[in-house]
Amino acid sequence: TPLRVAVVGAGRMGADHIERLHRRINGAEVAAVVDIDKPRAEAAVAHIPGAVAYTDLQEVLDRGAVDAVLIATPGFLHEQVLLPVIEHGLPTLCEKPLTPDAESSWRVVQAEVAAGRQLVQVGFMRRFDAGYLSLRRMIEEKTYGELLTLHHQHRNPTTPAGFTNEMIINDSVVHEFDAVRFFTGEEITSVQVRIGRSTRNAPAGQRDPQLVLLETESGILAQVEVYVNAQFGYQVATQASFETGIVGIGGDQEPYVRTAGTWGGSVTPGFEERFVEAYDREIQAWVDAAARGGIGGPSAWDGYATAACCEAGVRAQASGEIVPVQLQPKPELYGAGVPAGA
Ligand code: ISE
Repeated sequence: TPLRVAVVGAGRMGADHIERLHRRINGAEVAAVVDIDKPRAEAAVAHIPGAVAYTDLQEVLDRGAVDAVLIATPGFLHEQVLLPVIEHGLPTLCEKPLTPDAESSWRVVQAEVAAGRQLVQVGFMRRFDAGYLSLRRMIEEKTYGELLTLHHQHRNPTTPAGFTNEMIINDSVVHEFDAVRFFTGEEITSVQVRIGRSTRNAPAGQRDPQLVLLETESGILAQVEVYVNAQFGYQVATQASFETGIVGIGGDQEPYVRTAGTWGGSVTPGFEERFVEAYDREIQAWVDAAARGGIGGPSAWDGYATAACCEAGVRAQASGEIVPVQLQPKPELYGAGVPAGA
């Protein structure tokens, strides 16, 4: 019997995952969609036989109507969904960020430690991207010697209404915090943010672009240009400098076309398209693991460690200083190092 999934939050990401679960993922069905906006929940289930719309997650949990929960509400609402789901012992895929600050993410980690097993997978889908996986392998195998530095570009066309300066760190750069941990297998020890000339296309209160510089435990430096009102489209790319080579991933997508007077390809519009295969693999890995009661990707510890980086990043935005990242001791439940996840 298929894994009965409740999707909580039927916004941009929730709707994308509902379609994915319904049409492309094996071994799962959308059994419930929960959204405080009733018409939105109803619209999301209208074409899915057997799926029921709810406005209250507690009702779904009390009825025992699902086996697993996919959380796609905005980040500041994650904790209040995660805690009861963990209490019910249900495996969950929580979209990033786990929560917006280290203290609340640590509460989630502690709830999971109290439950005695890993139930929470965090939606760092880039770990399932083919380019990310091949770069991680080159770093592990030292194909070009030791990794020295990482250079990330993270560009979005525009930001949704209400996207604050802090969210540039918490919602966007959080991906690079996890990416650097994933690539290097190390925790991040400090974060610095420099802000220079800003685009006129940034909404009031936002400074864009920003340059973020991180250091890992062994002294690898990684820099990120985050530029979220870049207008032209979506781009997430990395260049890695090794002792004997330079490796790039996330270049432009094929096909390239040459026709009269022009050559080139098309610009990726958004993250749904850029990472469609990564999302499909991520959700399939989660469903397969959830069917056995566990997780198949980045953990609540990864969510917590990146939340601590975000907290340092937001402080660094304000002060311009190099801000150390403070982590609680890692509970045994999560093992040593930063595991591959995918
Ligand atoms: C968004 O929430 C995402 O997760 C995207 O991957 C990222 O590129 C974007 O900056 C975020 O706002």
